[in-house]
Amino acid sequence: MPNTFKRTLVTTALPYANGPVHLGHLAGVYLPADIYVRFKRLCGHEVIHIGGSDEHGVPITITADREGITPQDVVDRYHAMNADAFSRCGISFDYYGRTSSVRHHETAREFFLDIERKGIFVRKTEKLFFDAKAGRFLSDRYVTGTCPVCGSPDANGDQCEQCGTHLSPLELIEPKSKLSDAKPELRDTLHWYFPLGRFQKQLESYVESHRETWRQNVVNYSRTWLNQGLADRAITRDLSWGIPLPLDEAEARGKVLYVWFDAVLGYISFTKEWAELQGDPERWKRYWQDPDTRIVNFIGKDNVVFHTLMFPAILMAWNEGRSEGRYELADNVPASEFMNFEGRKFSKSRNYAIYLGEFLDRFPADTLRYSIAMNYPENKDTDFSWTDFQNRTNGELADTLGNFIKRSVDFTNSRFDGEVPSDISAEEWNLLGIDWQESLGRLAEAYDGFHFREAATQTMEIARFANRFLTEAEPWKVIKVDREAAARTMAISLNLCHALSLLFYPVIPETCDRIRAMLGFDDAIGSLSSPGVPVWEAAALPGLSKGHRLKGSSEILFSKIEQADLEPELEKIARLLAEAEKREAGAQQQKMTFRPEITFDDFQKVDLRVARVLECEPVKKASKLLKMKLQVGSEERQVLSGIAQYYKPDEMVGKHVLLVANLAERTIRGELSQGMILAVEGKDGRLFVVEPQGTEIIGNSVQ
Ligand code: B3M
Ligand code: ZN
Repeated sequence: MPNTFKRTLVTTALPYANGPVHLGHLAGVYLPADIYVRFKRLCGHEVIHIGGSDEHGVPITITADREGITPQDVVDRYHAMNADAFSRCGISFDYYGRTSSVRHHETAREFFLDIERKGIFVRKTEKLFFDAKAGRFLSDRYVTGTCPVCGSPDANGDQCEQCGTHLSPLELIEPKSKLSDAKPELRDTLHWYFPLGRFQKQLESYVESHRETWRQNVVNYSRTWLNQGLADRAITRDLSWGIPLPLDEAEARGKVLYVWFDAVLGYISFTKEWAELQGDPERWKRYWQDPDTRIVNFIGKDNVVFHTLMFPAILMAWNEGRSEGRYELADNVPASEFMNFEGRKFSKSRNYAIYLGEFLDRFPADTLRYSIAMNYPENKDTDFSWTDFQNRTNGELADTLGNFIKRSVDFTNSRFDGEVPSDISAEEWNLLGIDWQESLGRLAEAYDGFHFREAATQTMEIARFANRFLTEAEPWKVIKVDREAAARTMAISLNLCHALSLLFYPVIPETCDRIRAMLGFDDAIGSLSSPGVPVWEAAALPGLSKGHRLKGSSEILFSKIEQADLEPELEKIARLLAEAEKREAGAQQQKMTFRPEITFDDFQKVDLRVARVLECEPVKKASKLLKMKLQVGSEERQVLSGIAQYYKPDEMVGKHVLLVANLAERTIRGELSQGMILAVEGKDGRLFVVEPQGTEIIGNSVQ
């Protein structure tokens, strides 16, 4: 990682203030960012973490309409709620702003006007649905109708929740306005477009210059867009909630900036607000306009192109023709995959979620932080389950870490008068069986590479080591015959407690402060570090010397989670799952729209055969495809199939499958495909290959 940067600016995606944040948000964005920032601070690095609420956008007005309150009421409620939940979870923002602030409106206006004056925006008239009864243009989400793909009756104008297809309102069958029961009519409206294509080359080189350091998913999403050629994107909307276009023209009236144009600029305005609070209003510039600053945007995978293409393009437009006051672009955009909840995607709109605040009402923040760090969806989707949470809390936090700390402190209190009974030399410390320099180096590498699961796992390994060390040394027995040996064991154990309090701090900060207090310190770990003071490295040496007094009492760091504690949660999840299934079954009943009728002769044209998979391998640069060699009777066929997300190549070999044997040959991604194998769609779009069972003989036709 480049050590050439002098400081780091970490930003986290701004959650819409239209509902409480849930564990999926925490896992993908806020916890990893906080762990990273806490680690950097501990290393004495200059770093700030800027976040806040996205308070504009249609999701907010929809919530307001649904609840019969104003958008302002909605954002006031959820901004406060989310800021509070984050703070209770120990997410240590340096600043948590709101895009409704005066400073933010001003910043967004400034950007818009700069780009407008340069003549970069393109104006276009388009046709949009208008609700004559409500007197309003209807943005995508305000139109609903039947999905042209799956037939679901309540698809949104931008996407069908049932089948996931991205839609435009014009594609909906029987479109309806969400504002009234009026049938919407099409009217002309003028909009400002940002010509992304103008920055195509610059964006390509921006993405390509980071291809080695960005996660594969981030590079891939960005490339997919770049390869398709970047189109103009509308950056204005006909809405009343948002930042009004700062133009006097009649045509600009009633229009606001598109939320994505405004939201990403929130990172900048919030840094300005932070700087003002520091009493140094110009200080934001060293984070945004200094190449010595490393900018890191933590986001979820659904926000990638807004951060790797849209936001950089806005900054490029600003920079155009400027030699001073130029903005730097992000050095990394660690986008997470999703963490699911008990095997299903979190969904705010379907109320299938555990909300952060609710969770923290029941369980301590650090148990959650640890479990989620161990489930961090770095490169693939992961799953949060109550059982896993219980096992990690009980087996790892309570039985391993908590038990070790308590035994060390209690035994010292009872047998050594609450004092560290011996000095440990650096040599002894290094002979323990841990190569401290190497361990710290590996941990630092994990943190710097955003491998937080790896970091948490390695740290727990050290706790395991410590716990084993104490158990095997048996000071409670040894003390009867050799007090000096027992004293050394306890001195080592207490020093391990001290090291662990530093090493675990990024992941479970509150617990580490409690450990530190038990060890007799009055100061919080966070207060030890400041830029230039590397507290982290202190873990590589014994930190407590002979005679150091502990606090004198101990506490239980983690209470075990009993089955009875989980009952209400398990009941709730069963209810949520049942509701989700009912909804899906309902949707399925309604959506049974079939394709147009075919005759028996039509069907007879399809030649279905049983085939056996002989070989199977992934296809380069096509993450969804598997390439298979099939045996059909005495013939061999090569077939490509889009099932790579659901089957490993090895799993396919030997399977009997159904092949459409007379489908015209096609070349996909440079590979020949001679037919198609049948698969059915299951929950959440997962595909299951159809496997004939029973008397199948390879090559037989299917009747
Ligand atoms: N509020 C979308 C989202 O919550 C949006 C992120 C803004 S980041 C600048 O997914
Ligand atoms: Zn659909």
